Amino acid sequence: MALRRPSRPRQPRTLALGLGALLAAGGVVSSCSGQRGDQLRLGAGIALTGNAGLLGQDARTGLDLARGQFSGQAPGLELQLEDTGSDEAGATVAFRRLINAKPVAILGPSLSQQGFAVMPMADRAGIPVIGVSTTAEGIPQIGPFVARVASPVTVVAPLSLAKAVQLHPGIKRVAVFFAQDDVFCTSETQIFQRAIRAKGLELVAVQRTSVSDTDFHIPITNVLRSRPQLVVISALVSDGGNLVRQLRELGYTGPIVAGNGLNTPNIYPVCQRHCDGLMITQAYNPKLDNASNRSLLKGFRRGRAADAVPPQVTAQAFTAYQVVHEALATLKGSLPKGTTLTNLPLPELRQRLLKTLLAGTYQTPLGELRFTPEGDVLQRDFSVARVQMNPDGRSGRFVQLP
Ligand code: 1QQ
Repeated sequence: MALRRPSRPRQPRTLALGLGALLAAGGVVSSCSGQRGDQLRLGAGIALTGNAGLLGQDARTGLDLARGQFSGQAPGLELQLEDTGSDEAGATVAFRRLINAKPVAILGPSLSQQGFAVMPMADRAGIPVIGVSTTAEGIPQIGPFVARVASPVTVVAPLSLAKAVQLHPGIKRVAVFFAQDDVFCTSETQIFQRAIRAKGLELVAVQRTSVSDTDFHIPITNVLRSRPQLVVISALVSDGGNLVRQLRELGYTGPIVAGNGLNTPNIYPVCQRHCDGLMITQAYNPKLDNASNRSLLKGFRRGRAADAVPPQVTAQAFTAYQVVHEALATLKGSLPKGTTLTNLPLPELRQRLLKTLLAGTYQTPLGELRFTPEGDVLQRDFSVARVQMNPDGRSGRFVQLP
């Protein structure tokens, strides 16, 4: 039986209103009050509910840890977190609320599908907006105030395909599934399909799905008739996890490459023991030895297993907060004596923050990061992980392949 994808909220939930519940859930402190003293407000719009909520929860953990990490260091930031839900309507409400709160910058949203709807809003308002996990082609080109810390599908997707081919050199026949109603999935599948053809492999099936699908028996049966030796999936968490599970239940035993939409341990309850063996590119390597990653690991492992590993999106959200904080600190250091960041008119502060942020080099949990003048991230370190499920079929880990 298929697991049901959590339904999309009709009314996006505003965490600023549910502070008690959020704190109880170990979430990020949010506030509706204006800029206070020398505190600057940082907005974040993240999918905490709906299909992408399973990825957004990872982001919330990263923001929470970054907030703890940088709370004692100037400049002081007050984080206002809004739930965007998993669609454009929810993201629009959340971003409107954030823009009205006059933040110095906004982190998010979670999905590129939402990014194309709401990043232009922040851009028009002259607010730097830093994508945490928005990987589709075209995000930095939305406007001058748009940047991201998530490496694009063009860089990330071909790596897992290359690894699958390296590990299974006999592969010739490849089938592709993609969710046609999500712009990240349509962007990612194009990159996958180009990489498949470039390797001289035969694309034996291209199957469209929807992010709201839970039952894939008919499309899977059709695709398996074409006898694929490799399956490549571009989907989100619930639909993608169900697809993986049903592929195995219907007898597919070959390798599966999954895209960034399944890049979270939150897939485990969905595909369970059938998640085992999934290959996914990682823009985060938990073994990276720098101060920033050490503090992320330390914070993440508090209350968890001593070898617990943060999900990629957790590291990306931590990184987004870090680069904004560091850029503000650099900007603060460049001001004439007697001037503080909060003395600057907000439009000027935002412009100068953007300029400083894009010019910087950052040592983050994702490794050393820089930005292109357009705001795309320049990252060097990637790996491919294989999901290894424990015998209980409910827990597992992403194991980095050599
Ligand atoms: C995007 C993504 C998401 C699937 C990650 C949360 O990469 O929408 O661009």
